[in-house]
Amino acid sequence: MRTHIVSDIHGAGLALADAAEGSDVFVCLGDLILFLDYDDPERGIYADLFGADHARAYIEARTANRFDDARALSDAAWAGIGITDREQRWGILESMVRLQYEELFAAMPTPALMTYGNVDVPALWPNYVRDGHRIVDAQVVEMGDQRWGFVGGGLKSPMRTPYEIDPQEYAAKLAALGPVDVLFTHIPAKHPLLNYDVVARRFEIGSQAITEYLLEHQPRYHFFGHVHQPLAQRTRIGRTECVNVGHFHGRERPFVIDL
Ligand SMILES: [Mn+2]
Repeated sequence: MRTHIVSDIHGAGLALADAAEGSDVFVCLGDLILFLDYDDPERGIYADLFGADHARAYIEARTANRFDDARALSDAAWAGIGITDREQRWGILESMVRLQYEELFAAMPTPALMTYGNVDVPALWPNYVRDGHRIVDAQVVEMGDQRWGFVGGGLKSPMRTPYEIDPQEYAAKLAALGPVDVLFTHIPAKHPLLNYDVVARRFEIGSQAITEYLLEHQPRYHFFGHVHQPLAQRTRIGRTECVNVGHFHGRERPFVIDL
């Protein structure tokens, strides 16, 4: 089965429309939304709301791990447009997310197996999926004689992205799969080579529960995204080949493999 896998779309709808060309199966591992564009601060929800200069300063603070400064900048920007209430803020952000989802789900190839990233709003997905889009989270899909397992979302972090869950809840989603031949998640296992981002110069989140799952069940492959510029694109954990499928927003092409 010629399989095309994408992750971390972050607004790249134009390239997404062609990403399934030539594939038998298309898989999307989440992070559709573009809040901040680290390569082009003029794009993304924060730039649309507050301008590119704000987005630049905000990116700079987050890149330097000055999360309190980033939060202060963001509070000031909201106050600048007269909004201090958190719920009101979310209402505005949600309307911007909805605009992006409209475009991205229209571009998402069909059929597609899809799971959530940490920069996604799961509650909104049912409003935008089209025929052939199948959302899979804590679920196994039988593909011929193979079991493909999917777990979506990220873990609680100082970045406070929209879909972060507790490590215990994440571990429970993995445990619900049982053994699989191929594991698909948004985030990697906890492993320094897979977690370190060489451009952001920090460790992104990896999951200890995934590492333990891999050692217990030894699937043939684990595919994931999340870390945009990893120290290593692949490594082995036990007998499992762990592969970062790449930052689609940057690469604009899918990871391709015969499974
Ligand atoms: Mn992510």
